[in-house]
Amino acid sequence: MTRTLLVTGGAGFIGSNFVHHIVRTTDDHVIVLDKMTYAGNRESLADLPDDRVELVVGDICDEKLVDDLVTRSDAVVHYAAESHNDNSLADPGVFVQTNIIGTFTLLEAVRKHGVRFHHVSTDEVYGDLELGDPARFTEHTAYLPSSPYSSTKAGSDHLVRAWVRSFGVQATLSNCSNNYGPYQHIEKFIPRQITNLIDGVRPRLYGSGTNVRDWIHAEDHSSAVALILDKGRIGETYLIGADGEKSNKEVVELLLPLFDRAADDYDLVADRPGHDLRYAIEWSKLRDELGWTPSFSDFESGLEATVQWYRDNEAWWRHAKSATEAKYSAQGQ
Ligand code: NAD
Ligand code: TDX
Repeated sequence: MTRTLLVTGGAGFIGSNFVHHIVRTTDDHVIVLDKMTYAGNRESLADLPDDRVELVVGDICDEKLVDDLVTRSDAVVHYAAESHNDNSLADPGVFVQTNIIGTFTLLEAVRKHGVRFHHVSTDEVYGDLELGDPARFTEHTAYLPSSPYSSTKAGSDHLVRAWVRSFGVQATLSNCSNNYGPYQHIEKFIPRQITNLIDGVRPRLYGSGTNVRDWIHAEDHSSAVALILDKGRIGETYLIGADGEKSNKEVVELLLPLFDRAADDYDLVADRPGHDLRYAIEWSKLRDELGWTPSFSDFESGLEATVQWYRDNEAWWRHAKSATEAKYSAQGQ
């Protein structure tokens, strides 16, 4: 049966990848609710059919709008957030507003109308792991967020679980590792370095460059969320990952040769305050319970395809480049 999905933040990086995935793999209709902050981009949805995807520009904190849209929907998939750690250090207030109050507003609407809800969250709610430690995050790891961003995501996760337990809201949650792929804002690590290299600028690594992130392609994140929405058990949390651990230095060393530059042609710059050392995801619950596996198992070829996407789609990112770099320069990064 054809469903109508309300996808919040669907004009952002991962939300737009999910909307593409849904249009390609189902007959569902999608309503995107997006405030079109600096991180939203209409062009990320431009090649999708108008009769399948409707863009509503608005705020997830707008109670009336959210209520109206939820009554038109069979399920809500909640991506909208302020998502960048560095921004959360400079201006935390909007993170509390969107990530906590926005999630609360959505939860109240789905509670009132009995609509299925999937909450998209991050592995950063668990804090960080030591470098070189074999440990990974699991669904049972204690919450210990480090930044204003991750603490507001942690708060939103707690709200969802409380609304399930206290009010019987039909919700699932997922916590995913670092995503890469097309349509990612150029403030984020991989597209920042790619677009710097396109401009002939050396990549910039925070601190010593040894911090580790666990990379997953956004398409794999999307297929996992779609499966959890269909088959996940209500009230459950699923960790999403793809065994993609790499230090930031290793990522840059893979990127540089793609631009015919020496693998050590980068700069070390000021570290991020409170910079999490390492993330790593144990995703066996998702595999064993729902049969999910990632399809982008080779990070290097996924990265090469991503470089090609930024080369081919300069019009998508160029307008944001100078303002993004000005912000980093002011921080010494
Ligand atoms: P993004 O910043 O690229 O996109 C966020 C989108 O939300 C933008 O389109 C923005 O306009 C919209 N938005 C922001 N505030 C809003 C509001 N008040 N009302 C309506 N729309 C609003 O972020 P992303 O990287 O695509 O992340 C999406 C979600 O996935 C977030 O919840 C994030 O916590 C989670 N997540 C991200 C990653 C990652 O690696 N980027 C990993 C795990 C989880
Ligand atoms: O120029 C840079 N140089 C650098 O060394 C930038 C922008 C980042 N970094 C480092 C910081 C991190 O160790 O690269 C790593 C990745 O940085 P980000 O892209 O800012 O991602 P991160 O802070 O790990 O958070 C991301 O993954 C989890 C997303 O932005 C979050 O939304 C998600 O929850």
